[in-house]
Amino acid sequence: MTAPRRPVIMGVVNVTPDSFSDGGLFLEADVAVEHGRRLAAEGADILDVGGESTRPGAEPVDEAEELRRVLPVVEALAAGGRVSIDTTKPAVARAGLDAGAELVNDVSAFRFDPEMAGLVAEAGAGCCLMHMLGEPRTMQEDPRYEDVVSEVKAFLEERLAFAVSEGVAEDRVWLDPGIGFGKSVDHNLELLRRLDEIVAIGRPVAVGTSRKSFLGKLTGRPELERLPGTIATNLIAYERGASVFRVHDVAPVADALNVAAATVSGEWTSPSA
Ligand code: HH2
Repeated sequence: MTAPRRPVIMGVVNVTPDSFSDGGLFLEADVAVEHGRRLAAEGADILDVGGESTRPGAEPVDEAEELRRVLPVVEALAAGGRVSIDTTKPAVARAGLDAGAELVNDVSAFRFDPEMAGLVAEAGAGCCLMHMLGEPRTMQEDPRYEDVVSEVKAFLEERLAFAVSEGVAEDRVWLDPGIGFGKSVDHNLELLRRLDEIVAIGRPVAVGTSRKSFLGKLTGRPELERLPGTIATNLIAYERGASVFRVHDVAPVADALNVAAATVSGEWTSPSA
């Protein structure tokens, strides 16, 4: 028997009017904070606070508005637990870290503004570097790869090397294949099926499949009915070596992952009654 690899659950807190599955639900700071606290109570290890939707075709948000949305939420949630700030903007990242976030989740992997790397380094913070083909506005327009897994892997290796060259501590970097970011259904499935090749880079791998459109294409279900697909893909990702699971529905995914971890390792403990 091997020691269980404990899954790290990242709960999604979208303070946006237009996120693809929960836009507008948590736009008020107090509602977003309450939602974040609920996700933490359900078993989220870290809460990912974002103020700009990255869905295909989303309108960009200016810095002042993004700051206005996320800062009070980061501040309140970081007082009670671990928080990451989901942004591609250095000013938002810096303010988020100052407000108590410990990690910058940059879906552009420091491509949109390379200044992000130095600022993460200076703060001694962690980061999650994600693969995306191009930019959100156009990424789903006929994405093509020769070999999606080796191209995503090479990209993540290059971005990891860049972050480290800018002073980011290598052991604080997570990598993410960017499920749904410039990928067809087949690309997403292949990335999940061959995730061990990304894990082989040697850094913790994060995956975000939660409610995404490829699950809708596979099941015919709308966003809020994609939990079974979300669970299936997270379990496969866990089995292939992923460490961090970014999800909207924390309680059911946490249960599923804990059972998967017990099954793979043979070790388990009962939750305190
Ligand atoms: N997916 C989304 C946003 N941020 N970050 C990482 N590291 N990995 C992901 O897969 C990822 C992410 C998109 O999901 P969501 O936040 O629910 O939607 P929106 O971008 O529309 O707010």
